Amino acid sequence: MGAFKDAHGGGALRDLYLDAAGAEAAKAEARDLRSWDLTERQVCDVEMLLNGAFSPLQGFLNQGDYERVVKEMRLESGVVWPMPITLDVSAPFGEATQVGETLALRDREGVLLALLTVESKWQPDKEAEAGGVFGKADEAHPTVRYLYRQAGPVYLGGTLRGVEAPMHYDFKHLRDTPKELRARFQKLGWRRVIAFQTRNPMHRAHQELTYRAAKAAEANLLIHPVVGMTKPGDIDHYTRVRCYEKLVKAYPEQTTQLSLLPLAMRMGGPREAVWHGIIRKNYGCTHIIVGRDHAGPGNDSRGQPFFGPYEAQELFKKYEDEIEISMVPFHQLVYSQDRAQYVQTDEVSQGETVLNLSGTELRRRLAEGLDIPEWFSFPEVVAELRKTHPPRHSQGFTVFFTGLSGSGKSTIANALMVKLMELGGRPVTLLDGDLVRKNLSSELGFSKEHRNLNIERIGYVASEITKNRGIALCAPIAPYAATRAKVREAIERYGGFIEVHVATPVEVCEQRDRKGLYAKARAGIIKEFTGISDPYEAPENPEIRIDTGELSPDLAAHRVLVKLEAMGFIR
Ligand code: PPS
Repeated sequence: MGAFKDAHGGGALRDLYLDAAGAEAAKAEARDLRSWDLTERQVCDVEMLLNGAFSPLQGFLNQGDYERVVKEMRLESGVVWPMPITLDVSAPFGEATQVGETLALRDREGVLLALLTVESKWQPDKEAEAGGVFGKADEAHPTVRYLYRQAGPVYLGGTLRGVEAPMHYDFKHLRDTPKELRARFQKLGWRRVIAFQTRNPMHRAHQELTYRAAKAAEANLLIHPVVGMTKPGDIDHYTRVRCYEKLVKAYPEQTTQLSLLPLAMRMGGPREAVWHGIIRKNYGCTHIIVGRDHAGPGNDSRGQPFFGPYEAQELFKKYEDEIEISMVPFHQLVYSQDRAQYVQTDEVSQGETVLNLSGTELRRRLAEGLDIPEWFSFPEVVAELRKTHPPRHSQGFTVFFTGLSGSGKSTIANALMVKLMELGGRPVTLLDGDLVRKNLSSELGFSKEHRNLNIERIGYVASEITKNRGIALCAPIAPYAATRAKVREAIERYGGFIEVHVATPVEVCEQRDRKGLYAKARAGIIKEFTGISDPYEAPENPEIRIDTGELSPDLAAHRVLVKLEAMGFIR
């Protein structure tokens, strides 16, 4: 362990790993210690702390440092540090923890990563943190949401002793610690290195921009994408890294390196840009590209952007000298059809025809299997994207029927299943209410809690089926809107979700009473019976609403098919 001087110029790098003997001793010590199981974000933070990427930090922030970072972007020592790196824990764990105690920090599999000597413990003012770091305490910001909904109420600060780096099984050849990257740059004779930060796939505009920035700075280029945690909904890092591997081939040989950064981003815009600068300096870079809306979180709950498009550049400028890494600011690039090349938006002449393809438009074209022009991206990159983002007719989907008992859900679902099997192409699984209750949820009753659990299980199975590009047909009552919304959210990550409200009125269901349950419910023999003695929250915006009083099962199933066709899921 200990600080070692950067062999390559720049600041001191703090490597917090113990040597082999120290690590063995720490493992023995840990046997008598209480353990904290790190969250996914905390594992990322621990990795960056231990390998020196977060130098000069030597552990999770203590209260004094934390408060000054939130208010002034500085540690108590006065050193610039823009992001609170804190260890949040649950209330009971926090209560049981003593200042002065040593804790064993473990990953999800129980592997000991580090020992933490607790030097401070406090309950943070989360509103002040959100306002100070992100400008406003608005839950439309993903990290504010995380802070309020996922982060524990107690923070622990203290120094770390590193035992083992978190294990990564993927892309090992592209993962480097700051020490390793600095050594590589030195070996290659790279004296000036410009870093490019990204959490998105890179296309021609990014390749042009980075190439020009490197040329302007007379530097070599490090493509340094984040593969820890990015903004929810981003393209997964496996796909992105395969795209980057294709893209690096577009640079002149020996000019560019690709390395992966296990950072958990905070989408902190201007503050995050400064933080990214410090991190890249620690990895041995001399320059960093800061473009339009760097690490932007999108819009707030009023539809306004959290930060101005060039606010990050302005803040970076203020701290550039202090953090000892130079910014290469960049405006957005657009494709000029007239000049057949990319130009900065501030260099476009009047009347010039420029082309741009937004992320939303790219996703639409992928989903519909449409052309993605060569001026926009490289064919090899597009091919990679198409593998994980197939057109809708090859994606999986779930048709989720909801409605009262006896409304006709199962009958329509069965008819739809047969019609889909007739069409062929994808496996179809029917998760009927009764079937699920027999096979998956046999121990559950009909309380709100049990019903929700039942629907969550159905949702989980359907999301797995959808992910694997199959078709799931679900037909439970699913009386609660919030649970249905949760299921929708989980499934739409992987494919289509079509909610079908079988809106047969309760009087009709009761009149039919095929299973005699309504009579029993009226007599009080069956308790908590949906529509009689238990609530049913009708969907407000289902993709389809069907009243079986007016439509035969055959026609109802046909309506669903037509809808699926219109949405592009079948053809
Ligand atoms: S839920 O609310 O979505 O978990 O319900 P589900 O799993 O679809 O199960 C509904 C079937 O169970 C029978 N049943 C009852 N339904 C509603 N309320 C009560 N109390 C109840 N007790 C038993 C009923 O036959 C439902 O079947 P379907 O196919 O919907 O008629």
